[in-house]
Amino acid sequence: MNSFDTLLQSLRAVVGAANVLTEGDLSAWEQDWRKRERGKALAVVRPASTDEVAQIVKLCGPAGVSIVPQGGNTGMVVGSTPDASGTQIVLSLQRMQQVRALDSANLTVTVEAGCVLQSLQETCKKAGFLFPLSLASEGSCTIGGNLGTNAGGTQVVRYGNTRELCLGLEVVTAQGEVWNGLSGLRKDNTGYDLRHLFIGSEGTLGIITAATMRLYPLPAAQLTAFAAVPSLEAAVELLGLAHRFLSAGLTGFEVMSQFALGLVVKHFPQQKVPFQQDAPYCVVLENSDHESEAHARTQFERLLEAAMEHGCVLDAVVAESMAQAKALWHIRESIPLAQAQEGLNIKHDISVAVSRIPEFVRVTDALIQQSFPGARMVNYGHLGDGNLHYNVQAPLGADAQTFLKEQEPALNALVYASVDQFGGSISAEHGIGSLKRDKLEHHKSPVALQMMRAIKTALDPQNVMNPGRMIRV
Ligand code: FAD
Ligand code: 2HG
Ligand code: ZN
Repeated sequence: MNSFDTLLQSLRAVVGAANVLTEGDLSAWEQDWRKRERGKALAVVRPASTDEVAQIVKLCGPAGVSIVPQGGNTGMVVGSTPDASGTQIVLSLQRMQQVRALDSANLTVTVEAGCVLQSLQETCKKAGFLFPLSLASEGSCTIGGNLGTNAGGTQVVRYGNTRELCLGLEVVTAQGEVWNGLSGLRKDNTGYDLRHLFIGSEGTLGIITAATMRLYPLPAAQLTAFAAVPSLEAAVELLGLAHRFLSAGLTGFEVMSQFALGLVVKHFPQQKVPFQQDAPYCVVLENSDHESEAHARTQFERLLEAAMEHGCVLDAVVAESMAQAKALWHIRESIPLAQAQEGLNIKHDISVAVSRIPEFVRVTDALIQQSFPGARMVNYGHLGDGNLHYNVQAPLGADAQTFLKEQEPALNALVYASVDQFGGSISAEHGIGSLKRDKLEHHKSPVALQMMRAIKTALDPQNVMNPGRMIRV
């Protein structure tokens, strides 16, 4: 028996033979969501408790087997699937789904890492609370993955990223120790705040097994509007007005280019997009109100009237019902799926200051068309946070695979150089994974990279946790 067989036998003893998968179709765990890379796992291991996670780590380290933590495998940067070596295990948190406690007075919920985001939202709603993290992948992504990537989504403008929603963590370290930091405290200045090291660390420092998250009161009403705007400048002006008129009620502000909307109509013709043909951009806005629906509606009407007077809105509708609101959001949320249907594509999840977004797009669009004529820009995203999905589809008629192979490195270099010029970030919310790892070297200062490596080697000296992801050591 070789050392891998011995390890597999020990892992079976910990989690049960049925939860150490080595045969059959493992593509759900080995293939990334975007179908950019297919890896090969030594095994997919599915623990049911924190103690089992700790035992797995204690077995893998000495056997020289590295660990790729995985939640819903919806990540965008190839960070949750194994490499091609066949020597890494995928540690899937999917069986650890329990909501351990909901503290109404403290406004917190403590939940295991494998809990699917939508399921957590529903549990909290039933208890009368809002858990505000919201992503189009919420039906499959997990709270552990959200924390691992510090996910953003559509409510960041009001509630912040996943980091801002987290008050405490339970983590299995790279040595297999359990750190219980599930305090739920809002104030705790007792030295380094370790939780923030693990949030956004993409499984490279340890395994998040549970978290204590913030809750909010459910709003009395949530209204959605869809507005056509004459330009990105106008969308930014509308955002300013929305902040002024709605204040903390502004819980969503998303922008979509006409071409992005066109892809939704093309691939999901059952979806009806208001004003799609006329305006270069449309915006989805959400107003959450703690008084009443009538109050929310009046506020929205005042905002949209003022916006039309300023000329920054051409036309707008406010959803009359929950079903209509969902349909409007569904349009926005279908863009990544419509892009996938259109073919392999290049994603740039970038951020720049909101005020500089129009100029960034004007300058970068022109540079792209000069060097890559016909490249189709699919531009949309979380304008309220200065975060664009400045994506690219191959020119019409071109073979997408060939276009990506031949042009992606140069196209990425052009976009990221422009992001640097505008003082932005090359990864606003999706993380680094393996897709952007080598680019990070060129867009972070040597001092920052040195500190990142020091943290990685201090917490994971054997490089057991998701090696080769985010940063090379
Ligand atoms: P996975 O993909 O399984 O893992 C992601 C990373 O986290 C990996 O590096 C993995 O190793 C690590 N990880 C997973 N679980 C743990 C754990 N328990 N402990 C430590 N590390 C862990 N992202 C956004 O930010 N905003 C969006 O609006 C958004 N929309 C999306 C829409 C669609 C249609 C899709 C497919 C994806 C979208 N994403 C978005 C990306 C993705 O859903 C998020 O990154 C999400 O947080 C990943 O969660 P997951 O459970 O699928 O994690
Ligand atoms: C979104 O906001 C996601 O829809 C996915 O972050 C973005 O596919 C993308 O580029
Ligand atoms: Zn996004």
